[in-house]
Amino acid sequence: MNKAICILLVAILLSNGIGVISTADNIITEMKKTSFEFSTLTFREENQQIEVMIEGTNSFITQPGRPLLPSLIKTFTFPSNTLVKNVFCTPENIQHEHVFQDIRLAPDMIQLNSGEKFEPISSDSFSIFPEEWYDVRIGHGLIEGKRSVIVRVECYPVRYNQMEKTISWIDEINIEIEYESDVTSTQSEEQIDLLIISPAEFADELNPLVTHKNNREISTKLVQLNQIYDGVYFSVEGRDEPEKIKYFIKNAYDEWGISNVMLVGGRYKMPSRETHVQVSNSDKEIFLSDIYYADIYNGSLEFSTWDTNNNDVFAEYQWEGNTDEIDLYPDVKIGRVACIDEQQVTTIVNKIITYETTEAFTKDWFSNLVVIGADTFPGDDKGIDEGEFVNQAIIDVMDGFSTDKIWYSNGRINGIAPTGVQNINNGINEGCGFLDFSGHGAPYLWTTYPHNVSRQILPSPTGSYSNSMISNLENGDKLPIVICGGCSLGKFEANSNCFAWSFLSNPNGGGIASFGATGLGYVYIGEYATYGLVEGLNLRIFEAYNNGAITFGEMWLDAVNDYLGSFNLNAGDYKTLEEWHPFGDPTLSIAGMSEKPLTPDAPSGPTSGRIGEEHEYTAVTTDPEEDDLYYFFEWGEEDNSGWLGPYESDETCTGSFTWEKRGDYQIRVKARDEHGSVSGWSDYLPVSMPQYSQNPLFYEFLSNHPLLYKLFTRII
Ligand SMILES: [Ca+2]
Ligand SMILES: [Ca+2]
Ligand SMILES: [Ca+2]
Ligand SMILES: [Ca+2]
Repeated sequence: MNKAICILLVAILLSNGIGVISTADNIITEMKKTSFEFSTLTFREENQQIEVMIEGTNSFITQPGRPLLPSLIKTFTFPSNTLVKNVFCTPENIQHEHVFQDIRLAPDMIQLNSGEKFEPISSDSFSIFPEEWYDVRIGHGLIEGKRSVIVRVECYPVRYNQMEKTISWIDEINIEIEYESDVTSTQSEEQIDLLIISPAEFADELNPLVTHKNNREISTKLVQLNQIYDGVYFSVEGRDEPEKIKYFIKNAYDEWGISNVMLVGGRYKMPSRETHVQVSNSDKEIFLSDIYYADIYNGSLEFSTWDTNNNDVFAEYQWEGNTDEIDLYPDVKIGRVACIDEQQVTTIVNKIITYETTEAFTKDWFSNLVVIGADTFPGDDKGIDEGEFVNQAIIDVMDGFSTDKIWYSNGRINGIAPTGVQNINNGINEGCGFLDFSGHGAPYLWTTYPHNVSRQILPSPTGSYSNSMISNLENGDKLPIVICGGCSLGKFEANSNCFAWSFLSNPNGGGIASFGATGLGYVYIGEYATYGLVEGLNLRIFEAYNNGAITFGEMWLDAVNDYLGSFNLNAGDYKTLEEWHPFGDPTLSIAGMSEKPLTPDAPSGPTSGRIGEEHEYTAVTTDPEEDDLYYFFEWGEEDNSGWLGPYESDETCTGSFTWEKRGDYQIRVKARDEHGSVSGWSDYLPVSMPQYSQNPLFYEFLSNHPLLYKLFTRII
């Protein structure tokens, strides 16, 4: 795909008005009017197919087997007590144009496990696509910390008539949202921030966590499952255990004002909801979704049962022809610690308490990022190594992090000494704030392919990274948040120490929190790898951190909200969002409130010199709050200064290094404040440790005598 069209184009806001229509006692009916303009329809030809683009859009329609057409997704939020009555969308100035070639289809959606292409369930023919100019969904969720009613409008300014080979397009769409606000209704005062739900047997092990959270001014309440079923706090509603728990969460949301829920217990200790997304004829997998417990309300301000057709089959999507209406917008942040026994509860409680009391995010190791990937799908058209491609997209988001790339292209995932497994262990044991796996999985292992080789043999020497390796990690308190990219790595029902959970259950190290799929995953391949589905959501998790999420739960919630606001939704998107489980404490503190230091200029110092001699470089920057600063110089690809400091804001830091090998080096610097906030990387300063002598007269002499120069460079 042409890179330019991936850039989100800002739609032109022509007008934005709110008018009061009528008032009846405490109910006010209002109208919000907005319009968006589209212009400059263009066609790009590739391989005898055309791709249609139009300015003013920010996404694409990604329905398998259907044309890839541009779309504009807009999300409007209203206070939680708003009732949306009507949404009117009016396309303006419809025009038609004949096209002489086929329109390129949406990228293939590939099942990670089998590598199989999605086969559309419905028949392959269509007359006009899409059928309408727009799609409107109304939901209820938690947006930027506020309980909100959400109107999600997806506009399709270009439609394709396959029979007549014409496209129709509009240059404007008007959106009018009619809604009622109940000005007298009030939200409950927030009393409890974190609700912990656990079986009775884990309660005493959890008490230290409750005390710790309350001491940190995160008001926390532990409720046991039997108290929910016995109606100790609220009257009991619900047809089965998961629904009783969900009603309890709804009541706690209404009465106690909770915004975080932590579920304690694995498959047999803490009930889970089975969901039914039929992605294709070959994928009728039933998988678990804790998002069920987080998505409490729908856009009509009603309890969201996830079974709107009342057939006791939950979360159906094209399941034997049935679909339950689900808004998917979480109303609380959620996380599960899938403990199978008291020992595991004590382990995770101790890890969370230590992580937070030591403020892990202020430590030197935290700004390390370890990424692991290779060629997820050998044989795509452009020979892209999707794992490395996704890893790189994450590195680009995590500006300021020092990266350890365990890749095929740099020989580190397939090495002999050290092996790929050793490189992964070393990367984790040295300490990193985040760890990203991008490839394939099963509940007990992660694996991937070498470039264009269709045998899963990485990492070397075992061909996989397994749960038992994770259980043996000894990284102590240097605990990463782990993103497990691949199928079924979070399938805790199949393996009570599944890959994603085994990072948390390790008492001597491992990880502090993780994300992983409870079922088969879907991705786009090649250059589309980050354009939605599993890897698209992963990338958004990192973006959420970079955009200021300060808890683990916010990382997940912001990523889900961003995903819903960015992508056209097909069965694969539903499955991705429902299966992508956060494992850990949703209130886990992962960043301070501090503003990061300004990005420093490139280091200053000599741009050439001799090997074996020490060279000095300086850097300086400003912290907006005048916090003390630490500096980190990268002396090329392999060496760095470690963190130097503390220095006062605006005080110059000097770092020095002695290169031992001749060559050209790119050096750069970043700064971190005392609260752990890291600046972006500076620009590079190129430094040359040249082949020839540094005596300028000698160099001038040589450059005037090319033959001698050649001879000289050959000698040294
Ligand atoms: Ca149903
Ligand atoms: Ca919702
Ligand atoms: Ca590939
Ligand atoms: Ca600061």
